[in-house]
Amino acid sequence: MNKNKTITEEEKYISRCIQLARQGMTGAPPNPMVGAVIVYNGKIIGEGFHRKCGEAHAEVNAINSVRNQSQLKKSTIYVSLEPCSHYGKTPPCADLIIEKGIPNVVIGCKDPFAKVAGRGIKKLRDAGINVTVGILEQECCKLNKRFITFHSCKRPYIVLKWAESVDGFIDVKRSGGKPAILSSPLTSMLVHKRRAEADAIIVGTKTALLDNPTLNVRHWYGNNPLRVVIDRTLKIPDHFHLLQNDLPTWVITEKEHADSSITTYKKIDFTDELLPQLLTELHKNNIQSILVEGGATLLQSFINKKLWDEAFVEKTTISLNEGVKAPHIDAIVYSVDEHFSTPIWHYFNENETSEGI
Ligand code: AOF
Ligand code: ZN
Repeated sequence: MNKNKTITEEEKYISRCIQLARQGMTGAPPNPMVGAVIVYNGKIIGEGFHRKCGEAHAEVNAINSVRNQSQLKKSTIYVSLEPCSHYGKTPPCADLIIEKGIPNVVIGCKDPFAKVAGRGIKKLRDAGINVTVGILEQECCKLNKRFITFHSCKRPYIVLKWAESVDGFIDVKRSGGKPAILSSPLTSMLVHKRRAEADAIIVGTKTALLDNPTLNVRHWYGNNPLRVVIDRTLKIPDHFHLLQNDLPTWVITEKEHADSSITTYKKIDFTDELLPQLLTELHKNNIQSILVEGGATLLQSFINKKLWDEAFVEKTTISLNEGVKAPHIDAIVYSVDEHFSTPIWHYFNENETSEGI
């Protein structure tokens, strides 16, 4: 938001919707976080948010919170996302708004979900309701960046992550087989937070072989994502953590291999189209977001294909003198997080989607 600009009434209430929506942060996914505010005579008379996937939508909670229901007929409902028009786990919010006789609806951003995608707005307008769309649109899209990217780009939201040395190396000379530690305990926590936010984590073969990672969430609270490892010729030994059958894992390979109890072998052709194909497969399996944790080759392939939305890069003070060159990203640094022992640079890809989505 432009800080010098005076905030309009509409922006003020949509801002409040965003604030309310965030309270559904843990419960709402894979549904979007949504907030709604009802205003009568310049006063807020009702508020609500989508608390939990499968439960009431924001508009329903806001409408139910209004004590004097007759006031609805002269009110405006503000909602951060287009009201739905379909029967999903709950009935359409657009129908409820029409039934309650609310004459004005102000919307943050459209819902790209195929069953809605403008039909909510149309339904309301066809019923004679005065509808305004696109108030704080970027902020509302950013709030649900994973959901919006998943439905509008038909692929998961892609976050890249790596730590690099002061001299620009990502990988380490492993003298005596020991990896040099680039991350601090605090930044490890941050990485685990990112893992918990993602539906899947992806690593390349070399990273899997060198680090024998578990790719689970240990230093933060949250769910373990699906683990995905690219292993073209099945080089990863069966006793490695990733193949230990303790967490669901996909092995992306060009070889035939039978699935085990929770390890799935996905045969994909290793052509230039490998990443788009993998992303389509993840999309089909309802993976809304992924975290790419390395190594440099895999990260650089995502960057070269412009298949990324966000990158966070830990720039450490450690010098390695040699190793694998860190990936190169040609984008503006949006923020530098100084809360950790080393700065974390944060990039957004503006080519793929608009700022911040
Ligand atoms: C709204 N308000 O608060 C949310 C909406 O299965 P259901 O019935 O919960 O529907 C899920 C879809 O509804 C979801 O994919 C998204 O398109 C929309 N979410 N819509 O009007 C809300 N959370
Ligand atoms: Zn709804």
